[in-house]
Amino acid sequence: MKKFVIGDIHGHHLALNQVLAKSGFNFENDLLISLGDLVDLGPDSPSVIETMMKVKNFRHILGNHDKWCLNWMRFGTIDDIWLNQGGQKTIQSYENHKNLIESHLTFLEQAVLYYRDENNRLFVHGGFAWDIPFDQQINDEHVLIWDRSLALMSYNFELQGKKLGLFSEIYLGHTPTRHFGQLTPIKHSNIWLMDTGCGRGGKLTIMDIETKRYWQSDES
Ligand SMILES: [Mn+2]
Repeated sequence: MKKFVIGDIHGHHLALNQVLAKSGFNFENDLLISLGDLVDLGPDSPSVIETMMKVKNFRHILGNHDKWCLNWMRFGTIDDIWLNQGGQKTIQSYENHKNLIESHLTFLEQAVLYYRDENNRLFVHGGFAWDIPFDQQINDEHVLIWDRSLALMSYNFELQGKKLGLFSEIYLGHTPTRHFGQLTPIKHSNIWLMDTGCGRGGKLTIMDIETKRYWQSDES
């Protein structure tokens, strides 16, 4: 079984198909960990979720966009900020797929706030407050899905040769690597930034967690 991690997909189904094909991902045998934000911005969020539902070994970390979408599907609530941050696209793309909403809601509800694997690697969408014990934050949804401080500080950790020893590795989505002028995954100290900007004109990245080899889509 190979283990892959994938950054923010944001409704870009063609990019998703590209990286799954390039990486030789096996839907039956391999593990796929999504760092969240499957939906919004791109043209085809329903198909992204349909594809993910076909992955036998799938871990979905909740992203802030997934949460907005989930609230809309569950309660019909439409956050104004969400509408302007790509939610409008998602609502439109479900116009012709209303029959899928119920099963996609069930799917999104299975997302977790973080995942810690058997090798003490942490996977979380946004981040966490590095100066507070992690165990005190495990139910703090707002921090885990929205935080950018860890991703932004990671550069300083790298410069200072500092490592967050709590985890062997930390994988983050949410904060595009474009912030550091790149469209490839970035490793700062033991922190991996995996959102290579697919949502806003960048690329989608999938990476083999063991070998660190990665594959990217064309720019969206
Ligand atoms: Mn996000």
